[in-house]
Amino acid sequence: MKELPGASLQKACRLLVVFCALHLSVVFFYYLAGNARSLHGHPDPPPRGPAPPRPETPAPAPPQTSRPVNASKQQCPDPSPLLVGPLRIEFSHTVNMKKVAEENPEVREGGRYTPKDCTALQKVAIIIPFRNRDEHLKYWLYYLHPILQRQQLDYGIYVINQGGEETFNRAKLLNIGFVEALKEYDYNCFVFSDVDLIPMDDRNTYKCYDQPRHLSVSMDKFGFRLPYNQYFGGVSALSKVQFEKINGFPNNYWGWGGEDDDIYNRLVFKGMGVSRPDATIGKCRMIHHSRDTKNEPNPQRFTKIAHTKETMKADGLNTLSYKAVKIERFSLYTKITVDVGSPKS
Ligand code: UDH
Ligand code: NGS
Repeated sequence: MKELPGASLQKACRLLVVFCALHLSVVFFYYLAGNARSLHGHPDPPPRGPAPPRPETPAPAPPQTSRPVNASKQQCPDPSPLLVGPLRIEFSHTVNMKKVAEENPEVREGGRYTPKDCTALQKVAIIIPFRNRDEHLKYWLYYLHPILQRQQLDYGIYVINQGGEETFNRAKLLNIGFVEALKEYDYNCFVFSDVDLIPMDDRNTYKCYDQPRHLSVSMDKFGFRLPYNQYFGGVSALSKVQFEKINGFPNNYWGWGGEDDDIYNRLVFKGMGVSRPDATIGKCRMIHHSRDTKNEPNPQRFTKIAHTKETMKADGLNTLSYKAVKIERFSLYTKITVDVGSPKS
């Protein structure tokens, strides 16, 4: 019997409806399965097959909202979020160096530290001129290591010890510290600190600025103010570039006084100014002491500072000569004992 044309159309329609229903149920099934996966926190399945070929030119980086995986560490924020502000500084207790080392487990041999979670903004060598001040050095290390770590600096501590009995020469020891520290690491900032000065606020960051920085601006012994506007003694910071621009520090100020004024003159003659923290952040305490032997006031200092402009070209880094006698790497600092020669040599 021959089928009627209307009946075959009906059959085709029914088939189409069945096909559509089948299609919809498959889609619905996958939809439900997908929802269930995300509800249970499963990540998207990895794409199958080989990794796509690397493009010739890198695609533009997506905007970064958090630290990218596998990329190098981010720069440490400025200022460091770890700072606490004013600090209580006193010198009545005795300091146990072994304990200080235990309390600073992240400080590496030689007094080196690098922040773990971010890349430090600067690599800072801290240079301390030294002779026979072990008690002061203990306080310095006890207070400064925690502060410098909170400041998130990539730093190293260099104690430049003048060997022998010759008259003390602070500025020459600082020049030597600059040269010796650079033999060890690619420092770009140098903080020159007397061993007896401790900052009273960790916001006074021991780093370098656009202009040479004077850090010990508000000392207890001067009633928490500058003794005079040009004062540049105590603690100062110069970038490598700034230090080289002034030919380093003078080598021939033997005994106490004037070398810091000569350094100030050098900066001015090279067109630089001095940057300073304010008097609150710049507060610091000095450990009281009597005058050291072989560091009597230098009678030539006034004549010398009157001639910095002429002498600075021929007295400094370019004429520095000394002998490194011993290098000792202790857990909290590197001690370099040097023969600085004598005023006549
Ligand atoms: N220094 C030594 N050993 C010395 C001389 C100086 O380590 O024998 C270093 C030390 O880092 C010191 C720095 O050089 O902090 C500056 O020397 P200083 O402390 O003698 O200079 P300051 O101007 O004192 O601080 C001068 C003597 C003050 C006598 C005050 C008497 N009331
Ligand atoms: C000045 C000295 C500086 C010294 C400053 C503070 O008179 O070297 O006093 O000295 N300049 C001259 O003598 C030319 S202090 O009170 O800290 O001993 O840094």
